[in-house]
Amino acid sequence: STEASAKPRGALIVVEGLDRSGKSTQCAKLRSFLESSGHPTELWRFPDRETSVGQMISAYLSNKSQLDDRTIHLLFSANRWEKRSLMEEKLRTGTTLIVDRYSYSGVAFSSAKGLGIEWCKAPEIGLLAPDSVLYLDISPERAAERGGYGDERYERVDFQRKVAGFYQTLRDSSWKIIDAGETMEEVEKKIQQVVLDKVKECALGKSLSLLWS
Ligand code: T5A
Ligand code: NA
Repeated sequence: STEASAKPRGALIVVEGLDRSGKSTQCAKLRSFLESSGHPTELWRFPDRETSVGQMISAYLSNKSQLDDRTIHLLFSANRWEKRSLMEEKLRTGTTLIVDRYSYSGVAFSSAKGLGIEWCKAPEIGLLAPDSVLYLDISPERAAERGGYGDERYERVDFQRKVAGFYQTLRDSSWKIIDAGETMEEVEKKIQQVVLDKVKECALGKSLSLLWS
């Protein structure tokens, strides 16, 4: 409707990083910060374990099921595609989305298993490109010292080191590298200004674009 399109659009903010880099912690803090600053905001995450595709992914991650590497890769991608139209609608009607993991996780984790990077990127083409990617940078060793590490399939230091390497190859100008080895409060402060600037830029008319272009 004209009413919806007249509203300033929301920003698509993606938070990425190795397992236990602090993504979920920072996403929650960022959501409260943006809401208290008067910006309508929703917190999303991938995998979205609520959908039927998401339940298959969840069973795989907790080692309750086995799937071929390409099959699980395509399920992760399908899990983003099933949310794509809602994502666009939310952004266009003025809601900022903070997204805990996105296509970069999809490509980095599957590439670390040995799948070709271009093959991994292909099913992500046409998804919405983030306005900003916050990469929470931490060494696999530091991350492993944090709570809960080791419960899921990919939580091994050698594998996480490979993932970190593939994340580096995906960096572009929308990325901001955040030192995630600092305290939660320091990380939070660094993220806030970056995101606030981006939210303003989007409200002023920055256009939406698509992966990978
Ligand atoms: N995956 C995902 C794919 O292979 N393909 C894909 O397409 C996608 C989307 C599940 C797995 O799926 C893979 C990647 C993953 O291996 P998930 O559900 O996001 O992904 O994983 P979770 O287990 O939920 O989350 P993470 O392990 O990634 O942890 P977070 O969210 O980075 O870290 P967080 O905030 O939970 O913090 C971890 C611990 O550290 C503490 C926290 O209190 C917590 O105990 N902590 C800090 N401690 C000290 N200093 C700080 N600054 C701290 N920040 C947090
Ligand atoms: Na998390």
